[in-house]
Amino acid sequence: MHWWNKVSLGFGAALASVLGSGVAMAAPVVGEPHPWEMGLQPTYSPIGNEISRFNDLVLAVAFAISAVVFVLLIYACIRFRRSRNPVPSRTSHNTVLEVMWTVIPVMILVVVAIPSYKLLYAEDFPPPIGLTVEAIGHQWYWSYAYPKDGNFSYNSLIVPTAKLKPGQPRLLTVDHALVVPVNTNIRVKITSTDVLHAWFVPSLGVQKEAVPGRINETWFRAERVGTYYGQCNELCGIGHSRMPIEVKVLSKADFTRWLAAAKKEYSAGLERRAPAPPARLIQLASASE
Ligand SMILES: [Cu+2]
Repeated sequence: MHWWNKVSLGFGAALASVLGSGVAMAAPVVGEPHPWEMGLQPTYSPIGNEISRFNDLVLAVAFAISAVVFVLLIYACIRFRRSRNPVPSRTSHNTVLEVMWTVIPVMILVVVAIPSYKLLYAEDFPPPIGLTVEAIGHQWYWSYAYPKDGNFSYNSLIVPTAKLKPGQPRLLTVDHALVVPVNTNIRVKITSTDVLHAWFVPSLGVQKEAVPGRINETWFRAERVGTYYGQCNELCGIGHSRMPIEVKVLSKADFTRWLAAAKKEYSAGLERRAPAPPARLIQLASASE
């Protein structure tokens, strides 16, 4: 075989793998933690992406400050050591230096503050909402309600390790996930019936306290079909680690089908916001896994 055939074959294979990865890009994503993950989880929502970017910026600023301080320390240790500098200077004021070490940190804070406030604002003021859901924290599980689309609710309980199916992550899988459509602005109203909980899905860039007697609000737009895992993020008692969050993001057509089925399934069966039997929960919470 001539070398150019090999090259063209190699090129073809590379092209196919690029196209293949293009197809893989469209495959459902799984937003979950991985062993040895050093940074944030990959994000799949506009706010999540902004959080990642902001984290990178703050990390770069922190690294630059640490590097400057480290270099100055080394320089001072060498340049002003006793053998090199036997008679120390008794200078106590230096106007230029003092102005610099005030103004430079202020400028750094401004550089950090501007994107930070923009992000906080974006988290609080959602674009036009396509679907509103409620997430209600209980000791120790979540329940979800669709107040405007069918007015039904259901409980979302952890699947114990012994009952996991292959591919289901431990301590993250639930029996009934929150289901939402892709590329839709979802408003999440968050509250609690007992103690403080927090609804936290890192790959979607959402985290909000669930406070009894009060409704907090946040929003997200999942950019890809898939499954996104999160956890209660506020110490809430013995079962704190047993109330994971699973968000299933479906295509809009699949979501419409799911909604029709869910209205029938959940409206009749479960009482709105009814707590699950405590015995089962205590058993789940104290199971040593
Ligand atoms: Cu909790």
